[in-house]
Amino acid sequence: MGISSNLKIAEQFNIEGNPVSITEFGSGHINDTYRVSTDRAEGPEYLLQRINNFVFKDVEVLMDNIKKVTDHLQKKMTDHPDIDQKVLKIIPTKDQKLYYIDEDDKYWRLMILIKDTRSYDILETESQAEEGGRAFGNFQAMLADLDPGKIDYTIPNFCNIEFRLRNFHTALKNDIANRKKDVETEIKYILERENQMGTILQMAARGELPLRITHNDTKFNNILLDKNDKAQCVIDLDTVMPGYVAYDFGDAIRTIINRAAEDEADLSKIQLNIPLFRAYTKGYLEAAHQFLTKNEVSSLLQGVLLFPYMQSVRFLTDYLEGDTYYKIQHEHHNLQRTRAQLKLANEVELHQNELEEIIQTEAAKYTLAVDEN
Ligand code: ADP
Ligand code: GN1
Ligand code: MG
Repeated sequence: MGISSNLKIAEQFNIEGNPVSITEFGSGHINDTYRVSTDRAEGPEYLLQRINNFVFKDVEVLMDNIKKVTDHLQKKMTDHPDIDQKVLKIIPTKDQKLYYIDEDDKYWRLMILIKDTRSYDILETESQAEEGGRAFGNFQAMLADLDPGKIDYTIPNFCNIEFRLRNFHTALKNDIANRKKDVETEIKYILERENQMGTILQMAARGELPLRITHNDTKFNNILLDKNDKAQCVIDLDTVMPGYVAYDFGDAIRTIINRAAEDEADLSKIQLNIPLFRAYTKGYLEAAHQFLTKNEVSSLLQGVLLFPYMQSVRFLTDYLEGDTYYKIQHEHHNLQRTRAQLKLANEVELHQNELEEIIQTEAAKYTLAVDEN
């Protein structure tokens, strides 16, 4: 069956007009995304997504979280004239459910397509980076008064490196796809550093880092920018959960600081773009200094060191397990991604003093909240 049969799925939702065309959309690694137009020229277009329920085991909890988060954001921005451009809007089904299960047990949801925007896999300018920093900083600021107890964990231990490493060791032991023999160099690099990646967890265990509502998947293509590169909306809210701000900072920097693609095959192209790092940090602290504590600022670099490493661990685990989690475009895609992220991890490790200096210079512009501990 072609994708046009998915038009029937769009009809299950409470949309304006009749759906008439559908195309594949975006470059996410998890969900299948389609753009849907209707016969109403003036009406909104829609974004139909098949939710990956191998990744998100409890779709009810997932959609409930997203509803709570988008309702909260909407309340914060009630006065905004263009609120449907600023906050994701989930369209319920005709029987008022937040998702639809089709005859093949596939899970679907529908949102308003935020018009005249685009997302970037690789950034081009400092002003994009600065806007991105402000967007994620504002996002966290607006959620700072949402009780973390009200939001469920859609994927438990999502950013917990100890959990990711445990899964990696299990994958190594089982070697189910018989690939371990081909990736000894990558395994060695990961194992050599596994004891130095727990700093954020240790700070948290000492009570130095407040648990906040964070996004947890802050790669740059999860922000929509308008044609003037002004950030419009933070999207991909599937992983909004309690977390630490260093996680969001680190994952955003992972995509922003890299001059090449996440999966670049030519490793010599993976170099740091320090001006973009500075611009993101500037924008982020401008928006987030209002709630950040000193300890949180001192944890940011740890996020930058952790995320390319953790992403490598996740990609290599999936490769060893026979590619069951991420969408892949070719047989060795997860290995190619692993190598690119390990190169990036190495680059940030080598430049960490310079990066920390930039964070401290930008943070020195503000008076930060004093830590309770
Ligand atoms: P995934 O979890 O697979 O990454 P996303 O929710 O990030 O899925 O969607 C994939 C892509 O679709 C995004 O990178 C973005 O380009 C586009 N997109 C997602 N939601 C919207 C929206 N509401 N309006 C416009 N584009 C969107
Ligand atoms: C996935 O959904 P997407 O493509 O924005 C993944 C992130 C990874 C990212 C790596 C739910 O993000 O955690 O950092 O790929 N999302 C999930 O590109 O696992
Ligand atoms: Mg995404």
